Formats: sequence, structure tokens, C-alpha cells
Amino acid sequence: MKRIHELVRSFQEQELLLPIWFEEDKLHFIDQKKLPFESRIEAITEVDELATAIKDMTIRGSGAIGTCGAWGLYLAALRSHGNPEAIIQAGALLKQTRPTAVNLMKTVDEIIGIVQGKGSDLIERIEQKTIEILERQLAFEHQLGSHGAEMIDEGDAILTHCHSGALAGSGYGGRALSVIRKAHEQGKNIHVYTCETRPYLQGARITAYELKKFGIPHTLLTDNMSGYCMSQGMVQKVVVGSDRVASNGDLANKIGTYMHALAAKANGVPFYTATSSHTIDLAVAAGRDIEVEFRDASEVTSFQKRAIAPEGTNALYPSFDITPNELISGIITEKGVMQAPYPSSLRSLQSTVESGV
Ligand code: RI2
Repeated sequence: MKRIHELVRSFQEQELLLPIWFEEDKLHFIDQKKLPFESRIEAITEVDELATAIKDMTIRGSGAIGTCGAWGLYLAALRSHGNPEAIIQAGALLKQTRPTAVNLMKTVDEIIGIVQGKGSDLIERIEQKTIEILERQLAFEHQLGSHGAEMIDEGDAILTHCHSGALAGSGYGGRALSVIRKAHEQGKNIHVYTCETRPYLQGARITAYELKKFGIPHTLLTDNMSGYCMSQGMVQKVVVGSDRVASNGDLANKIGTYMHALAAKANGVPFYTATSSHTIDLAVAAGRDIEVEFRDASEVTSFQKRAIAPEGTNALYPSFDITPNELISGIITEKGVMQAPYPSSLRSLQSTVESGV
């Protein structure tokens, strides 16, 4: 039977950029607010500290916070010596942190299923489930990356938004950057336009950091430059991540994604989202039913605690937007690239996942 420490060791040997890991009885994670200026590692022992880190975006990205669901409940199981009530409470706390990304809810529910199931040693059963989830998430990155790379042609310039990369996922390339990284590893000559992604600047700070680390040529754009670049024929594909996909194919992703999708449609540029079957939420009929997180307006009126607008200026911060399915050329998953009509392609994807095909 594999133990959690062996799993972490094997991940570390694969030269992954791990967002979160367990070592010496503590949960460790990279403070993504400080990147790329400082590589600060936090070490915690309590689930409420993890909840705070997710809420304030010290750790972020739908894939990464998805694995936090498993890590957090494993930590809760250890701290409570396997007390089911304490683990269920920890799950409820984690689920309240961020409402839009569905992976966190799903991994919490998977672990709670173990708590409610039968068996002897609860801590050990949760440990095994955590290992299964972490291995599966990493395998997804390689699989969806390979399927997505087939959509990328030699010489393509690919525009991406926000940061859907290793530190937003399980360490290889998350979603969008797994596609880009695989295409690069296949020897395709590609270039990436990374949009800075106001107000948290995930694109400028973290996507550019990872692209540099992976040796992939890239150029930073401010968010308002994408339409111009597409109109000039500078962009051949758009690939973004995904916080949740509704059963009709509507996509919830970082605020600004919709604007890029509109520009892509107007300029005949194929627009893809890279995701996994775990991020497709068949319980939600359409994008309008997805809860969009609104964050504190102070995150718009200031950057890293420095004011960028006159004191008292009103601001708005919807953290995500909805891209309607008709703007999406394909939904890249670990099982292949889903095409419209999405209600049927996503449903048959889900049935192959459930039946383990
Ligand atoms: P994956 C981010 O949200 C963005 O929406 C980004 O596209 C996504 O998560 C990356 O996660 P935030 O957590 O799609 O920075 O790669 O608010 O899983």
C-alpha cells in the first residue's frame, strides 16, 4: 500500500512545480501572492489556516484548490484522530471558501463519501483516497495536455488568460499550460501571449514565471490588447482554463475570458478551454446558474496594498465571467476534445468516466 509520504517523494522526483504538499506532518504550499518576486513557502497544521489561504488566494487555481479539498480533509483526519464529525465540519468550512470552482466541492464530497462509508481505519482510508485523487489529477494534466496539443499547429501563437498552469493544478501544467507544454515538448515552434489578468495579475506574475521556467517563448499583454492582436493576425488559438463548465458547455472562467472569446469569434480564431471531466458540472444546466464570486473592491482600487485610484472610488470585482458555449470551439478534457453540441458530448463523456471506460 502506497503512503502519502511516498507519493510526495515520487512527485518531487518528477520535477513538478507542486502548489501544495505534505511534509513532516505539515501541509506546505507556495504563497502565490508573492510570486514571482519571492518564493515563500507556508507550512500549516490546521484546516482553518488552509481555508484562509484559499479565501485570500495565497493558494488558487481551480485544480489546485480542488486538491486542497483532499489535502485539507486528510489533515483534518490526522488532527482529529479520525473523528468523522470533525472531518465533515472541515469539509463544510473548505466548501465555503470560494463558490465558483467546482473541483473543490467535488473532492470534498469524495472524501466525505469515505467518511460515511464502511471500513476499519478511517485515517488510512482517507489517506488512500487522497493518494487516488492526487494521482488522478496529475494523470489528467498529461492526458488533456496530449489531446489539446493535437489542436496546436507548428508556428501557432496561443493567447491565454489568467494562470491555468502547474501551480494552479497538480504541478505539470495544470490545464491550459499542459496543452502548451505538451505542444512545446513535441517540438512545435509556438509562442504564447499571456494576458496580465487584472486585478490579481496571475498572467503577468505566474503564467510568465512558469513559461520562463519551461523555456516557452512568450510575450506579456495587458488584457485590453487581445482584440487588437487578434485583428492583426498575431494569434492563431486561444486556450484558457476553466473553473466550471455547465452541462450546455457554458464556461465560467477568470473575469476577462468572455471578452477574449468575443474577440476570437469576431476574428475567426479558435477558442478552447482546457479542463477535466471533474470540472464539468452536469448538475448545472447553463452558465447563468453558476455562482460568480464577487471579491472585495479594494482588490481593484489597490495593488499589493498600494492605492491606484483616488480614496473612496467605487469599484466592482466579479472574479469570473461566463463564456457562452457558442463561442467555444472545443472543450479539451483528459478523454479527448469535446465538440458541440455540448449537451450530448458532455453527457457521453461523463458516462464513460463513470463506467471507467
Ligand atoms: P484551472 C483561476 O481562478 C482562473 O479562473 C483560471 O483560469 C483558473 O483558476 C485556473 O485554474 P483564480 O483561482 O482552470 O485565480 O487551470 O481566481 O484549473
